[in-house]
Amino acid sequence: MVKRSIFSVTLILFTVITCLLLFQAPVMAGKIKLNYANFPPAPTFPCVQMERWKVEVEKRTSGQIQINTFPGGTLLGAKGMMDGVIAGQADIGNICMAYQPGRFIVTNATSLPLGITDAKKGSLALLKLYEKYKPKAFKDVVVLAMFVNAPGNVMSKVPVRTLSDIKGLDLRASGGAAQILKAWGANPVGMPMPATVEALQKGTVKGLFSSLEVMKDFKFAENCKYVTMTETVFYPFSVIMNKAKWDSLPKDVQKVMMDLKEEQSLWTGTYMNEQIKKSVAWSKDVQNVEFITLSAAEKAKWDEKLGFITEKWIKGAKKKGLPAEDIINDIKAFAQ
Ligand code: 3IO
Repeated sequence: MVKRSIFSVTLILFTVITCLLLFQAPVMAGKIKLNYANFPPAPTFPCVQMERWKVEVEKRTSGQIQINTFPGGTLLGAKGMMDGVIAGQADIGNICMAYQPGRFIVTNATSLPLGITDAKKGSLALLKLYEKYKPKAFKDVVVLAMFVNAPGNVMSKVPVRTLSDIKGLDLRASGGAAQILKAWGANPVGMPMPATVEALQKGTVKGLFSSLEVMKDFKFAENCKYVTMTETVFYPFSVIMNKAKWDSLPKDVQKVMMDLKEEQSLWTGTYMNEQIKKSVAWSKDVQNVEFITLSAAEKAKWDEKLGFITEKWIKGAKKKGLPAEDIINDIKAFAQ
């Protein structure tokens, strides 16, 4: 009796395990793993959007795809991201185009002072700009999403109320944002966002110029007790994939990713807008940060200093044979 029941239990177990393996096998054999590199720490918005994309792709491909995410520069860093993805060191990567300003001339036009202040609208404008002009800078990769952060404001250890307060002030920024700081008379110090944490702590910079969600996400509000509202300039980002890896993917997987492109870009813009509100509230209520609004007369002086920047970009882009005015007009129209 005992022997027979042990036998039947073993048989049942054997059958169950065999069935499980048989059903599992095709799925496991088809599982494609992709590495996704990102340069800033996990709690920041480029990585939050990365985790959202991962979940959506895994769900929509019914487990055919497994995305392994690498936040915090653990696979590729800010400056090596584009070339690293082209070389296949990561399958997917998130780049901030401001860190290589000369490389992404068309898409970096979104960081000109064009008066767009909404991250969702800015993200859509950037994606549409890319789709219309298909800039050569992206010819070796496949674009999976494009988005911008929210407009830049000055976060600093000392109050900035007038142009004379910002004169000569060491503030961290990159690309188009650095040009704007320079036009206001500040001393822009270029470095990718993650390096700013140490620069602020050591005092090599007195503040930074970027979107306000970093006050909370990087805890900059602990160092920077003043914010001057300028609401000027985006940093454009793009999620890119290695081309050979893309070509190796099944068509239905490619379709899932392409169908997600605009949705993901808008999702990120919306997330950014919401995160700004939370960060501002936390900075005011918990960190006692003073938010400085420029008077209309003072703001006019700041704006006046930026007049030449777009003109200068147009001249430079024309020399390179680009339809510069069309690009500017398109960005403004796409952001409506
Ligand atoms: C940014 C980059 C990494 C993580 C969070 C961020 N919020 C805004 C930016 C834009 C940027 O790259 C910069 O340098 O200000």
